[in-house]
This record gives sequence, structure tokens and C-alpha cells, in this order.
Amino acid sequence: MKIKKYFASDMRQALEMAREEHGSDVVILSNRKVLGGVELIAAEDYDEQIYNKSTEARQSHESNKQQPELVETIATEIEKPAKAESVSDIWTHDSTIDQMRDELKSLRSMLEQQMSGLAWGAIGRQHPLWANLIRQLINLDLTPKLARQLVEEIPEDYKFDQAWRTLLALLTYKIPQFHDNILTAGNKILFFGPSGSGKTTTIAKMATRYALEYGTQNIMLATTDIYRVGAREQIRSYARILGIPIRTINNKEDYLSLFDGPASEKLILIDTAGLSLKDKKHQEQISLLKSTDQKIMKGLILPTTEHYNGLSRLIDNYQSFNPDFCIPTKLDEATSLGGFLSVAIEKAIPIAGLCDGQRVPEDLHKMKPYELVSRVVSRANQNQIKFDEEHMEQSIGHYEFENDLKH
Ligand SMILES: Nc1nc2c(ncn2[C@@H]2O[C@H](COP(=O)(O)OP(=O)(O)OP(=O)(O)O)[C@@H](O)[C@H]2O)c(=O)[nH]1
Ligand SMILES: [Mg+2]
Repeated sequence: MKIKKYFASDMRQALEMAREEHGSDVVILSNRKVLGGVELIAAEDYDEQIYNKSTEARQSHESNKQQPELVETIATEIEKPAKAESVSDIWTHDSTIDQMRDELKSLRSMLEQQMSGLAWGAIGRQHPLWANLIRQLINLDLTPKLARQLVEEIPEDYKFDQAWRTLLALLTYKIPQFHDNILTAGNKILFFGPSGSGKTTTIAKMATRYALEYGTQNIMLATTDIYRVGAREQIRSYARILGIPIRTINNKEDYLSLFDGPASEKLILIDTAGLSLKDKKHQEQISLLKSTDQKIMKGLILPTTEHYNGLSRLIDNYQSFNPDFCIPTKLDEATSLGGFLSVAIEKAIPIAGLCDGQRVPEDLHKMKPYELVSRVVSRANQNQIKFDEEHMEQSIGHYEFENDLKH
């Protein structure tokens, strides 16, 4: 009996690898999730008795490491060729579990649907003011979860107008704000985010603002984008127009030089290449950053043309950069801003500024929470996002249902 371990990103691939090597009679002895994928242990010419003996031996070896002879004996037995008895049980077993899992999933979804209707109906009956407020908040494109949490803080004897004003004030208060002035000499700020989100343009806006106010003495640009000639040229031409120096960071030494000598006194805005997170070069950029413990600020550039789910995934994906703040861009193009606001509050990622156009530097603005809320409201009014009772029923209900499960 031959035993072999396979590692693949998912179970289907691992099974294919095992079948390719050993044919369709291969027996799967175990599978488990491991970091980065699944690990599958398969056997050819499976002999249950030998396998059981080896498993017992391994367990007893782990609990009592003083039995080397027994392990040795079993190991030799495993290597001996032996005939498989039956493989069908193991496959049947696997597909039964799959079937049960599918049935449980569909039961859960049926139950959830029914509970959702009940939960939303109950809010409407027991807290009519809250239900009205939730409708309005959902019209702003806020998530049902945030809407539900906000309304709970409103006293139920308030009149609707008073309650609505209080809610907007509450929303304003909840916006996480980055209070430091990031454009300060000595700061080193690295900008990252998905491709085309507006990193280079935002850097150009900031550099121009700084140069107009303080001159070009104490500012410098840098780029880690050694991969794309066009992108490097873009930031270089901004530096040329502004008359400020720019460095290309090719390696760790170049990176460390930003913290040394005259450069250490300067405000340095560092551009990065917008790369797919799966790209090897992206990992190279992260390793470079982690190669020093010099203090550096990290800003995530978030395009608000993405909706809640996309933005939420983006923040999760870039978590390894550990951002200090975010700057939302393309507010002028976004069909709604409630998704961005929800995600910023939910992920508690401080907002350091807003970008709402391509003009350098006019379309960069300070972050004022009440102005952001006012933009969210007026964008929703412009686009007349319509409240969808059925969608609401499902999403609020889903939130209540998940909450009930937790308690
Ligand atoms: N409408 C609008 N367009 C913007 C905004 N910010 C950037 N852009 C535009 O978005 C496009 C991409 O901007 P870049 O600054 O090159 O984006 P990037 O993140 O540096 O892109 P990569 O380097 O390829 O990852 C350009 O056409 C910019 O003019 C904004 O706030 N509003
Ligand atoms: Mg760029």
C-alpha cells in the first residue's frame, strides 16, 4: 500500500491530482483544510487493516514517544505491497456528507427567509418609528446592519423630523476621522490600493497643495512602481511640473535611504503600483515595506465607484498593509455614497480627505464629517434610490436572524 500526501488550493484539484497519479481506485484516507488550501492523504492498494494499525501506532507514538520499535514495524508493513479490499465505502461516505451539507444549507435558507419576513414585520408593528427611519437610511444606501444599529439609539417618542435630524447627527458623529495633518514635513506616506483607484492623482493633488503653501524645499515624491514604464512616467511628469525631486525605489537600500540624511526631514509621498493581490510583485512590495521598522504612514485609496461589498473586500484584502487612514476617490462618479460610509464606519478606518474629480489640486478636500453626510443624502436624493420592501425584509431579517443565532 502506497500512501501519499497532496496539497492543492481546493478539494477538487487535490482529488484530480490523486486520481491522475493513482487512477480511479485511489482511496482517500483523510482531508483537512490547511493554510492556503487543502491537504489530502490518499492511498493506492488500500489495506484497511494495515492502515488502522498504522494510525493506532501513530497515535500511540504521539502520546508515548517511547515505542520506536512498534512504529518501525508498522512503517515497514505499510511499505509492503497489499491488495485493496473495497474502496466504495469511503467515496459513499464523502458524498453522503456532501448531500447532508446541501440539505442543511437549503433548510437554513428556508428558515432564514421565513424568519426574515417575521423579523421585519415585528419591527414594523412594535417600533413603527424605527421602521420608518430604517427605510430612510436604506434609501441612503446604508447597510441594513448599520441602519438597525443607528435607529436603536433613537427614543421612540420622538417625532419623525426630530428623529431624522438626530439620526443624521449620530451618523456624522460615527464617521471615523483622521485628525493628524498628514502633509507635514518629515512624514513618509505610502499610498496603496487597487489599480486605477487614483493613487498617483491623489499624490499629485497633495504635493501641489503642499508646494503651493510651503514651497518645494521640503517635499519629495517616490515610487515603488518599477514594473510599468507608463505609470512611472506619470508620476515623474507631475514631479517635473511641480519642480520637486522624485526617487524610484528599486530595492531595500533605496527604501531605507528615504529615512536617512536630508530626505529624512522631508515630506515624502510614495506611490505604489496598483497590482493584482495575487501578483508576485505585490508580495514584493509588502516585503519591502516590512523590511524596516522605520515609521511610515499608510493610506488606502478607495474608489467610491465600488459598492459596499466591493469596498469591504478591498479593505480586507489590503489588511496586511495595515492602513492608518483611507482617502475615498471618485466621489463625483459614485452613484451612491452610503456603501462607502457604511464600510468606513464598520471597519473603523479613519478618513483623511476626499477626492471628487480629476483636477489637480482643486478636487482634493478636507474631510468634514457633516459635509460627507450631506453628500450622502444629496446623492441619494439625486439618484432617487428607491426603498425596496422585499429586499429590506430579507436584509434586515437576515441581520436579526444572525443576531438571534449569536445569542
Ligand atoms: N472622476 C474622478 N477621476 C479620478 C479621481 N481620482 C483619479 N481619477 C482618475 O482615475 C484615473 C486613474 O487614476 P490614477 O491616479 O492613475 O490611478 P492609480 O491608482 O495611480 O492607477 P495605477 O497606478 O494604475 O494603479 C485617471 O484617469 C484619473 O484622472 C477622482 O476623484 N474622480
Ligand atoms: Mg498610479
